[in-house]
Amino acid sequence: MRIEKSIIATHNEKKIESHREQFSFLGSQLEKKNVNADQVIQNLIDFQIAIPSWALGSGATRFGRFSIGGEPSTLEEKINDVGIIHALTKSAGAISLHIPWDIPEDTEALKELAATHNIEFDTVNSNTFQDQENQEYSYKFGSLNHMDERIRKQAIAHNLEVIEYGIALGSTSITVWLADGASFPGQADFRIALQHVQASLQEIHAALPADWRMFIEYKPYEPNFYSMVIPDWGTSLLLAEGCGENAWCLVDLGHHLPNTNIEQIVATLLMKKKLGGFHFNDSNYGDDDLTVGSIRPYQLFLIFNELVADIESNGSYPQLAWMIDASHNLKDPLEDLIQSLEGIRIAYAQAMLINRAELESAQQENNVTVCQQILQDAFRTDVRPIIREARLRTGGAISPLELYREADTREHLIKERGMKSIASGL
Ligand SMILES: [Mn+2]
Repeated sequence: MRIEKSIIATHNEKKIESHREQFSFLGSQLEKKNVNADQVIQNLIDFQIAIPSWALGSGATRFGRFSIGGEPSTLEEKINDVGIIHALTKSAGAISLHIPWDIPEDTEALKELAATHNIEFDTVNSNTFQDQENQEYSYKFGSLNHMDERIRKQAIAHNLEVIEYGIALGSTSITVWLADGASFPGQADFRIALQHVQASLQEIHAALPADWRMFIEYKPYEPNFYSMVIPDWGTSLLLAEGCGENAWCLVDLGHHLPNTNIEQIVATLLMKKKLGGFHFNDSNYGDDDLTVGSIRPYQLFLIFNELVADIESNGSYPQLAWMIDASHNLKDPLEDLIQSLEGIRIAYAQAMLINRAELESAQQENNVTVCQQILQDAFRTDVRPIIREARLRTGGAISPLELYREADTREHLIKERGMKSIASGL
């Protein structure tokens, strides 16, 4: 199943008139505010977000998994699913692989397939939170932090192997997320665990090719319930600084305790020039992995406010790795990813509308009311027409979700792959 250009063209023809009307209204509003609409559109076109290979099937909770049918069961099928999303949205030009859920066998053939969809291979992800078949030692009590040196060595070797796979595919970064920690007080020595993780990460960092980066992801709890060795951004930063210049912090929006001011964390890491990338999702309680923008769109906007402020003050785009990290328990994963992409781009576009000079002078004058008004004026602007225009200019669909449904995409995938096909991963 591929989304052919001709069905996108037919869809766009039906929608073009009402789109033109809405875009011209928004365009004239933006002009009055001295916003360069063409620059916003170009930034949106350049903004590509990676889809993780594990987000294309139905996710599960520990209580159950409800398959949707037609799930991709091979890496080729996963690349084809990202191809569908990218053809419709023109904003998902990369796939992020998880090893060993997706072991690339014929890398040249995979690269060729991905190229037919205009998809690149983004960050590769290692996994030392589960045991695999034929693995010598268990990670039940940790991996890079383990008290037993043999297990630490096995976990380091796994990360180096993941880097090798990444090199073969053209990736230039690896994300390390550790489940390492303790579920009970007294179970582990905090200081020894952290020292072990630091030394292990230093070893992985030392083996990185010169143009590679290592992202260190943090999480406050789960799967360990008492302590995690890398619970927060501060520990991630400490470890990244302890490794060297190719080690960076990674912010997963769901990896914070409720009410954490994530935008402030983003600002601090940007200031320290150690923010490496993002995992986008949304949540109400913890690591819920819900559709981006479904619960707290204002927080996402405030995060993009910090990112755009940094881009505008430094004049250069920070080379951040952008990825969606979500799980889909109820919705069709492809529909959910299309909604997430839209949520991210809405927040980004709104943040580009903020008048920074006015905001700065309001801050200088301690005019708190006006500060809020400037932010909320941007947040309450309906930017969807400009996002549609960015898609239209690059050959995407004016309404990707509508076309996904009109084209009976899921039904076609079920016909091709069967009702019972199940994707590997979460
Ligand atoms: Mn993540």
